[in-house]
Amino acid sequence: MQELHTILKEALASLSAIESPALLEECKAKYLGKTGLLTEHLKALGKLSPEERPLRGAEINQVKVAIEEALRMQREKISQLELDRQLAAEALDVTLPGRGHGVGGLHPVTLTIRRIRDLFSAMGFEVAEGPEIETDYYNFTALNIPENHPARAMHDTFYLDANHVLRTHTSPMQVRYMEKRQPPYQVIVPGRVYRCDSDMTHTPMFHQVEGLWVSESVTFSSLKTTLIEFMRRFFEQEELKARFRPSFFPFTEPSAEMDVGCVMCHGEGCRVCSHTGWLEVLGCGMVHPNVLAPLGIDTERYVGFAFGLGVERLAMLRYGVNDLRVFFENDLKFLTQFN
Ligand code: 2NM
Repeated sequence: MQELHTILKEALASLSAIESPALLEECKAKYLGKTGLLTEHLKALGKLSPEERPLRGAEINQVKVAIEEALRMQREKISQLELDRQLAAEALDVTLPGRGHGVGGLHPVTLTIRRIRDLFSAMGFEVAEGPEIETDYYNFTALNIPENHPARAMHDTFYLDANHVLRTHTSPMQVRYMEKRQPPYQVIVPGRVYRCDSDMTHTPMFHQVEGLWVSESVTFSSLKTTLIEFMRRFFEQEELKARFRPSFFPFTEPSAEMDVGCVMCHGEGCRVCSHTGWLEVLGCGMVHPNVLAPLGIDTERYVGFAFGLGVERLAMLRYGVNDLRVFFENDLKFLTQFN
């Protein structure tokens, strides 16, 4: 058997080097466990004489108490070390400067609406805005769209109830505008519109700008010059070619679609214009008397022209974006290019 003082010296030395709770428990077992070194001494007490036994017992107990005390202190030291380590790992330098926030910018659709507004304002148009939830009357009936027209079908229009829809175009606001005023007037209505349509080239919400010019003297010729001039300014191409193809809308007669020479290839033929050299940019026409008359406008005296264009389409052409969906994904890598 090892001498008591050797056991104590060794125990204190190895204890003070231990840094993990598991090793500490191992060490405790080595000295104080059932088969521990000190326990051996206690078991041997029985072989001593009754005179020797209390003295020896007290000696062993002293060593036991000393080891237990050392264990307790080392346990405390370990948990303090662990705490220090944790605090060091979580240290936060509050004096470091912040990362900063980049300055935001306007969405390309907003930039395009503003550009369209500015150009039409310069040509004498007022700007009006109105509700995105419309009644069946303003969205369809007042625009000479018959009860059985396909545009009214459930699959094109978001119906909120039997009488309310998400507007499918901004023209209902033009009806509201005309209701409250006497001609002449020139107004554009920019805003969100909704159609139950979603694929590569259609999103259920998109932006439109519709325009209206009612006076005693507008003609189809003024419609053409106004819209050609607008497109030339919008695309910054003074020689931009344009053509008008006959079309049909319930709210205009005659109606037309306007094409401009492809702004990407200048008529050479490319993927954007499907190798035709032309791009369809808007629909237009002379406002149908069935729209004007119910609003109390004297159709013998006043005539009007109107047009409607898709903002995302013009933004794609102006910025050379080939995928409509990027306007709605809000990926900063895309958006920050417009700052
Ligand atoms: C278009 C095409 C043609 C249009 C008509 C009217 C109103 F209210 F005056 F009747 N607003 N907008 C119109 C005409 C819209 O979009 C392709």
